[in-house]
Amino acid sequence: MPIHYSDYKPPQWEFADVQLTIDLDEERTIIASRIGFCHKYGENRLILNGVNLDLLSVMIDGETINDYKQTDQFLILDNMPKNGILEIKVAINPKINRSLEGLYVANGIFTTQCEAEGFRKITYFLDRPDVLCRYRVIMRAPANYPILLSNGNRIETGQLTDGRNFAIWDDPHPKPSYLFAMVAGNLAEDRDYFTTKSGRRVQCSIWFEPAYHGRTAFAMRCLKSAMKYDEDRFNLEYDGDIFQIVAITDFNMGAMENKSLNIFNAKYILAHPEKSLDRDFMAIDSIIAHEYFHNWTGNRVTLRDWFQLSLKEGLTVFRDQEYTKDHYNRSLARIEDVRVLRTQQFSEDASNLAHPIRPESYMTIDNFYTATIYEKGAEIIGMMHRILGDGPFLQGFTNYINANDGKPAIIEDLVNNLFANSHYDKNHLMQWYSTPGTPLVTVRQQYNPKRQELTLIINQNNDKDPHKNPALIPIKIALLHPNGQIIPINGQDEALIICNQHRQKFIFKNINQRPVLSFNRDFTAPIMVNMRQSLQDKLTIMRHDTDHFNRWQEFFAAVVNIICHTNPKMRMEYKEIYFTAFAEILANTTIDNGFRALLLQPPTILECAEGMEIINPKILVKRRNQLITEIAQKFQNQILQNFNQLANITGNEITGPAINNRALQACLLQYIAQIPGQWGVIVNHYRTSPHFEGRYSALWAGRNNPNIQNLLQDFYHSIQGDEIMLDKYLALCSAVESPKTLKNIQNLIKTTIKIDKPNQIRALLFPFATQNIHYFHQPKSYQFIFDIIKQIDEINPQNAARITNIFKSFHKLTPKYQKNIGKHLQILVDMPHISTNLADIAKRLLD
Ligand code: HT7
Ligand code: ZN
Repeated sequence: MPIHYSDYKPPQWEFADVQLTIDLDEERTIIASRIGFCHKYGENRLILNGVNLDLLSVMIDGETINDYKQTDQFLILDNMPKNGILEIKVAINPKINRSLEGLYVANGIFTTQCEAEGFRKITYFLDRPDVLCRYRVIMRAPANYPILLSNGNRIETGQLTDGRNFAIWDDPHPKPSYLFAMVAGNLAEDRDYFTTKSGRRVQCSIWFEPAYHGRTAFAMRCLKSAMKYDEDRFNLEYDGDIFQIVAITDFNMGAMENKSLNIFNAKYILAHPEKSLDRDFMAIDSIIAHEYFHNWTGNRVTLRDWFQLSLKEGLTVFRDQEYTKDHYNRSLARIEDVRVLRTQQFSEDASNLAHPIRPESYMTIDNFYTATIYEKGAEIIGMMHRILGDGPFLQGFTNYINANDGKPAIIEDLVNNLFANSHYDKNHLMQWYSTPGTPLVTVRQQYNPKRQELTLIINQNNDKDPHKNPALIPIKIALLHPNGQIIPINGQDEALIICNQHRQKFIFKNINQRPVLSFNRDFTAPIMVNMRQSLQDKLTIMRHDTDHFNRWQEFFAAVVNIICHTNPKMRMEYKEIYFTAFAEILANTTIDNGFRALLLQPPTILECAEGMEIINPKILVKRRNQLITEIAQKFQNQILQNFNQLANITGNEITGPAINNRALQACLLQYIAQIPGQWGVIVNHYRTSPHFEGRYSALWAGRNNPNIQNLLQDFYHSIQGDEIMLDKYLALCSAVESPKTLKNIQNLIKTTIKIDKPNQIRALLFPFATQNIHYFHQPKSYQFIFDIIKQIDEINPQNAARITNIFKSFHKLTPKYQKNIGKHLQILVDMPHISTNLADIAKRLLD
């Protein structure tokens, strides 16, 4: 049964504090809870959530009671007193729990994952985000689990007379159950300290499996840098004595922000220049910041209900994006953020899985940890930031935190505070939260030389909005002279126009010549733009626009059009301007190498697909490969010359300039791999690079060359026993464009990986589905993938549902592919024991 937003009712009961006594055992863990409760309103019936729990006893105020009702999801207690102490004892089996939700044991470590509704797999409770209480946790575990961790402060630790270990933890901050966490195992610690701006010394600990010694230094630096940034930029200080992170290998998502005990997928903590890619370092930095930032946006100010998920996720992504921009390069980071938004979220919004940032209903909230909640949510906060300006935005944000500290909040609480002193209509802004779909903005330009006036006629339309209400869309524009100089608008370099109607006219006076329009600069609003512009104007933007985003966007649009445009004449015309601008960037060594890498990079398959109405995978791959080969041959001398120059300046450091140099090298290598007779460059780069980025980019660039197998074998032998490196190998194998790849993947599943490890299964399947679409889109691959999905659904429904998302754009494929995928989805839906998670995704895709 779906849960509806309109059905929300505040909790009838208050839980003031809870004590959990947990006797850890792999097969029979006993959890005894002791809850101080108080009735607030309504009938005196208490309904607690609980799933797969073996109920041992229930006591109220010390007396055992037996007149409770139990269903597969609830424990119902009638005739409850107004207040008192409720004690419940349950048993669970963490060893057979392979859903990686609730309490599970994997790789010899007990771990919890409670968001969103995992706490109910640990004990009976009011498992909802608007019930906050204080937790005291008593952990007892066999001797082979020496490290026992939970939220808050460690009060006591030691050994019991029976040889078991124990620890007592107390968390002074009231929290909802989804932020509870506990870990037990044989873990090593990297410890450091951070002094907050008010002078408190916070212990920072990173816990990891001892085999991974020597790989936590970068993560520790990132944590301390995030703590400092939150103080400097958002005026938020850490509120505890200890901040702990645990890195574990079997985890459903990237990381989890449990109060003062973050749990991370190990691949987002452990790093070493010889074993990690630059994008791994960047991801580690941003995910550590993201989880740390949740301490205020999510934990101290929490959610009233799960429909508000974007209140913590969108806002925290906005905060981590700001962190990345301020630590690396603002415009390059912005371009990367928009690339993610457009490939992940725009495609979601165009699909049957489209939903508003605040959905109206859900079958299971697990399926709403989506690009719309995260990325579009962040984009709307960013849009509000651009409208308000940094100062007023920060003031509103601070007011929001102060007004809601220690409370559950809703999205309006944030928006009302942000716009408290602004003339903008906040109700109109709220429409972004309730409407699915990406607005399409159509721009027409009229220049009147006599009157020296430029008129913009702007229309907006959103196919997915059932009410067809216009959105409030801010758009930054600038006007350029054909030589690139800015033509001021009212004395300013840029203007911000606000579109809030279906059709609007904007007139700009004193424009003494026909200008080149730079529109939606810095991607002011998350919209699609349809604007007629001459190729010459486009070339002006590619050459001169001072807005890095728009300059890159014009390159990107040109190259996507060469590959995807349905009209061959247009494909040729775009090629002409693209090749002209491409040559200039190759020759221009004064531009930042990171930016050059972005401008010279071919678009990914997903980026090409995003721009197409109908996708024929075989034609798309062919055209993209042909273009890369054509560029490689046409510009081979300049490409090799640039590459050779970079070889001398690229070291091993994790700094912005070094990362940018390596990005350009990796970009050029993709072309070099297509130049006849240059295979030696690939082999040499693989063998001699001091950094893993270089070695891996050689393998990636050369993956479709018949000689790659020797290098892949060499790589495989060099990584024995390292699970994180194994994922890199799996991704490479599955991206090789060869008729043998499917067999190879099937073989790896049989011999090398475990399907209950989400990292491994995703490392193998996602590159196959997203990058190797020629071989992915064939009947035998579909058969294989859907068989795997069925197997995973029996183990880990969340993961099965997430893998099925790879078909989200299947409605854009040519009919024979659509039909085949539709048939497989229907088979899933008809399965008698399909999980709610998988059924929900499969049914919505078929809708
Ligand atoms: N808030 C965290 C979400 C998360 C999660 C959700 C469902 C199932 C498993 C999960 N693990 C972590 C992550 C974050 O956005 O910070
Ligand atoms: Zn988050």
